[in-house]
Amino acid sequence: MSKNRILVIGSTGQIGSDLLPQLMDLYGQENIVAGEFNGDLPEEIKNRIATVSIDVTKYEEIEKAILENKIDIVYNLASILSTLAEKENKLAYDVNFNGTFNVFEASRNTGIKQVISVSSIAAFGDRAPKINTPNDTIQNPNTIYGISKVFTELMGNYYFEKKGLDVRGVRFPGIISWKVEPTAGTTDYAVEIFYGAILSKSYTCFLAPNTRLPMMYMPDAISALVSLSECDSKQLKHRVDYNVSSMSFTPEELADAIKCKIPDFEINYDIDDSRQEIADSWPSSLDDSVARNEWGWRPKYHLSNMVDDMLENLTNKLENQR
Ligand code: AKB
Repeated sequence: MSKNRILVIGSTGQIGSDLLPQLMDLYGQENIVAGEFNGDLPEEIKNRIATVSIDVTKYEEIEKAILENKIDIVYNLASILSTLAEKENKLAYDVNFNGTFNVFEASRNTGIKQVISVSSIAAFGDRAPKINTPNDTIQNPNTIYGISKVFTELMGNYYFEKKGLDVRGVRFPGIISWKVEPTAGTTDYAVEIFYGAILSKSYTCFLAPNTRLPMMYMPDAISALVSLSECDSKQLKHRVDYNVSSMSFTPEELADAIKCKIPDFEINYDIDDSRQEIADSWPSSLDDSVARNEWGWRPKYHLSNMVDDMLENLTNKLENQR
């Protein structure tokens, strides 16, 4: 049986950089196509798979990439994250709203079998319960990024119900990984802190010590996307709006966990009011029982095994870069 051909849009970002090699292993490198915007795909990936330049704000580029590469499944990871979106409203609108619409529309017009879209904890606001935020509850985000994620969820559901396009997606918490750093998100401190710990044994955090946010280690994030994609559509009662969660901690707790491995590590705080305001409007933990029940979501990582794995892999990466 021939395998599905998969296009990853936004393949050079934090999630895409880990997702691509995983998809290549699972489905064969000949079936994976990397959609890149800024052309900085690593050489070892570029030499092994097809690449195509895609600006999500341009419908024709998406349609052409799908048709020319005979694509069956599209992962759309292109997004301007929360902090940058507050500064660059127009850019965020173009990429997160128009780009998402273009991906859905091009996928429907070309007969794509499945679209995977990514939402976020940012789709909630301060009127949702903050602790164990339920899957289905009031959503009143007050950031451009959060509003664009509600748009993504609602449009994804719309394209499924009204246009028959199989759209699926999760609401990610802050994602922690060592390969590629996130750009301009509010949860980025949870990645930056590891660079600080390894390179200078210190880190100045832009969020307050007691700011509790849901987080996830990259291997679990990739497994969430792949298992949601692979599950039988009939199992799904929701579509593009699954809470997925694995751990929840504060900067102080993360620093303490790092100190267990690097005892002379020091954390300081220099709070960035605009990022603090965004973080304060988000859930501090998520109830992900709907994803667990509908498609068997189960994370593997918690705070301490994530810290061990991050320190080991990031140390190796930084040593190899010297
Ligand atoms: C961000 O901080 O903007 C993202 C997110 C939680 O969606 N990491």
